[in-house]
Amino acid sequence: MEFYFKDTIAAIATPLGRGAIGVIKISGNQALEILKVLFKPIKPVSEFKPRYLYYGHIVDPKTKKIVDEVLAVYMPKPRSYTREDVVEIYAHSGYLVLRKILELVLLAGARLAEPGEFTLRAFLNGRIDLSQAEAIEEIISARSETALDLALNNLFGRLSEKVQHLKNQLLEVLAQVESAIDFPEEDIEIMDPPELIKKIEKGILSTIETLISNYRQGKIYKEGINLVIAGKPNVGKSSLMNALLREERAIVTPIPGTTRDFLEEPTLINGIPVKLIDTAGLRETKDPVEKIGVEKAKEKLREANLVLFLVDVSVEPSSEDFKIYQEVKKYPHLIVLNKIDIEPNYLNIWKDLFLKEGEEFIEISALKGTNLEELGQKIVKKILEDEKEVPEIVPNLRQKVALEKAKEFLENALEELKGKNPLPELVAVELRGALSSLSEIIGEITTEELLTQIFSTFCIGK
Ligand SMILES: Nc1nc2c(ncn2[C@@H]2O[C@H](COP(=O)(O)OP(=O)(O)OP(=O)(O)O)[C@@H](O)[C@H]2O)c(=O)[nH]1
Ligand SMILES: [Mg+2]
Repeated sequence: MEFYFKDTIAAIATPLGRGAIGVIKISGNQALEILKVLFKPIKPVSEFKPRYLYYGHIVDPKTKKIVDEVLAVYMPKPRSYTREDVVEIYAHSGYLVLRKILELVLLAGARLAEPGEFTLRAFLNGRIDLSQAEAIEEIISARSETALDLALNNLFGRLSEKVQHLKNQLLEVLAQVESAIDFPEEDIEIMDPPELIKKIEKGILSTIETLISNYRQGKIYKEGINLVIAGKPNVGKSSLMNALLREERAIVTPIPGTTRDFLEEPTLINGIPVKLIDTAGLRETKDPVEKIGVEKAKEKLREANLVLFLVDVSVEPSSEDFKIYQEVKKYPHLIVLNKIDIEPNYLNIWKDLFLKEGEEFIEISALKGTNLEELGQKIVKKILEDEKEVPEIVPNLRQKVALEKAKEFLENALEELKGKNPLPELVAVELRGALSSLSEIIGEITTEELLTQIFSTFCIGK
């Protein structure tokens, strides 16, 4: 399928700002013409060879002034990013110079590209499917190596292959059901419900369920988690924040009540993107500012994927600690026994206390950096819980929703097949529903709204 777009589009493809090179991308029927109007190669050429880098100048056709010294390349359709004629100009990256060149390109007949429009054309021209287009955006926004690997797998079509395979299996089942519709006399024999049930449950549904559960795990690597450090004042929360960030981000003092607002910083813990949140020490207070801080800290607890409940083992457990523990217990949490470097200490009393509660804990010193590696491992283990390895194929939210829809259709089909007198017509309706949900994933079925929604999240020039 090849679309014909009247417009030639153009955009600055690199981030604006000072840099070695800035790229201007042009796609569409007029791309080559525009290049010829603006670009003067040092060695005159009669014709631009495909995929050949030319050295020369961008010259304003009106004033004849040289705008920049550049390299330019022409990639004729269909062997280009969009499957249209594409021209790329490699200029010096400065805000003014790139704006000037873009302006000339627009004056020469191109129109400014919308966010994601180059990739949209690649999709509409059939070079990539929708899940691959989404993978491109995921590559750009990947915040961890694992997220990048997952996005690359999808760009290379791993998810698409899986979905195609599911569709083929489903089509086989549907063919059997449809032949039963054509021969109503012996529909049950032709349909062979037990056989179909087995095919749907073992072959199709279980794969869909795996993909759905991969979403949850992949999300952790893609979007990261909220990790909240909570505890009484002065237990070392800000010290732990700084130690995990390897930077003096939060103010640390021996005065209880130092942190009165919450602090958020992104970081990576064992390859997982984490939003680390330091909070005000939880206590009853008359100070109106600190009071707000304590309220905010409690709010943050609710947003946490994991709470690190920090206690100070250089002092004895108090009723205050216990009160906070009762609060923290409501959320996913990990107990962290801090200040083990101080001797003597009450470590054993603390350990007994939490052992009795059946809690897991880890002993650290935020000040000396003791056991931070182990803390990182425990955090990751806690978050991923029983999930072992990173799955290879991870759908995004939109794709997961489509998989859930397919699952629902299949469950309806199974219910009918397991009933007393399964009607092939009813089974077929559900199977077709499942098929079209799967088609949505790779974009065989789309709506304009959906495409706008997906591609508008892209950056301009992609
Ligand atoms: N010896 C020792 N001192 C620590 C350790 N962690 C923190 N401290 C000290 O404990 C005091 C309080 O540390 P902070 O990190 O400010 O504690 P906090 O929990 O953020 O306190 P608030 O913000 O007041 O709630 C400081 O003097 C730190 O140097 C540790 O592991 N060992
Ligand atoms: Mg603090």
